[in-house]
Amino acid sequence: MSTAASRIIPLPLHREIHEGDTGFNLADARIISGIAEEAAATLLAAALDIPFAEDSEYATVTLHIDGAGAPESSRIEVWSEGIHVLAADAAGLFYAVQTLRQLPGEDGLIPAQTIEDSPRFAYRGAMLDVARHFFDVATVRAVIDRLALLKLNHLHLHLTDDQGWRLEIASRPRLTEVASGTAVGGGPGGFYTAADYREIVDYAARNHIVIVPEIDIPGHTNAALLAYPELADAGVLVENYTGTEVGFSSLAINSEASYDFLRDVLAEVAALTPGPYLHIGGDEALKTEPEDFLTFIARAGRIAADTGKTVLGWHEMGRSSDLPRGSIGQYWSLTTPRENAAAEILSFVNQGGSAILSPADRIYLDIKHTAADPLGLVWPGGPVSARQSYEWEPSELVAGLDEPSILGIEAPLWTETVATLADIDAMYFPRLLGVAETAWSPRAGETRPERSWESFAPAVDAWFERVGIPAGISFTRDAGIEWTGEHGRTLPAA
Ligand code: TNX
Repeated sequence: MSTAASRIIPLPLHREIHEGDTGFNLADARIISGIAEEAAATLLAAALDIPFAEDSEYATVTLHIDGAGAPESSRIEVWSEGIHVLAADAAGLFYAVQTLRQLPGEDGLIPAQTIEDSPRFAYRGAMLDVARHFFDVATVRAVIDRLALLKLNHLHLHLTDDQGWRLEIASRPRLTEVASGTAVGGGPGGFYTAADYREIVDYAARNHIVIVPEIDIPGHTNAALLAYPELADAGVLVENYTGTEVGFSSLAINSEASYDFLRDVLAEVAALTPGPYLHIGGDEALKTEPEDFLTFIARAGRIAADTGKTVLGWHEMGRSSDLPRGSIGQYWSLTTPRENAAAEILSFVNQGGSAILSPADRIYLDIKHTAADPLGLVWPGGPVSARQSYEWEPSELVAGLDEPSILGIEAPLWTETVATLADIDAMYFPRLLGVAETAWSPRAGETRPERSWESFAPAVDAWFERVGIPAGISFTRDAGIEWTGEHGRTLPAA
């Protein structure tokens, strides 16, 4: 008596249902203590409500790490007498638990099956802009919880912008004393102390998530200039900014004070950050002359690389042919690249680096779901439905940018219109599930009929019923999905 097998999100690499076996009954399950990997066992016990036991009188669950296989990979075996998970590493075991959460039917039965899994891309991310609106540590922890359920492993924090500076820097105290108390629309703002930031980094690490800090330069720096007016060009009057325009501020390019500032700030951010990356922005420096921009990027890139971190930047930084070797570009242009975006992202690859893909008309999660959406922006050419954010192929995005040069995928959430965790959920979901599948699962094709919108859409509803709603995650009731329940945000009629 087997129940229908649920469609897992993100779709695993291989899955085989064992038709002859009755499957595993959760009511009979015990996690075998002593031989289990402790962190994953505790997580699984809580996720599926399975108690621990000393011996195997019951159907048993075992968890092991064997150090073999690709990073983050695992194999799950479900039979009537037990569930056995073998993972390459702690991350693989953690992700296997995220898969196991999705397997039980309403009757508590898990069909007998084998799942072999391994991610397509190493970098699977989301971004949260904490500068336009500030989000406290509890909210960032809630965001981390959400990413972990979807096997996303990087959270990029956009820590600075025109409207506020959000990270305490001991050598430059005025940044947070003077320039953190503002936000878009005049909200209260806020900032992370070094201890807060460490708490975020630690909590992320426990969820196998790397924090990627961004200090956006030379544009998007009004808040820094407000704190230290000597960093602006002579004659520039710096005032509090709470609007949503971009591209009007710049550090003074031809002043040593700017580079002294960067050395102080980037050294401290790097020291606070255990992860390998340091993002220095470089986008929309519209007030910076082209020649000055090249001068600045070459110098700022070296200062960032001198911290020992791998430098990340938005694709405009690829205008420079003097990037630190191995720098990573983040592509934010459209499915049809605007202006020189394609050449700029390829320039990172030509300088020994790789690309993270964030096409704005697909996975900018601050874009409205529909024209009538009260939240969000529309600049990439219109709203973005869950189906649009699901149906695109990374290796076909930019001509000449092939699979080996793509480090991964990241979905940014800019927060000009987003101020609360409810707003974050409304914009992330359901679209973040598609992002996770694009980042984790094998590409669509004839041999993978399940890697299609038709298979994915009902699984999104099932994921919320089984995992998302019990975890307290809200979402927008995207019209392309048939929702079983009453949960979620209803969009106004067009
Ligand atoms: C562009 S894309 C920006 C952000 C805005 C966003 C709004 C990029 C690197 N910069 O400053 O918040 O559009 O969608």
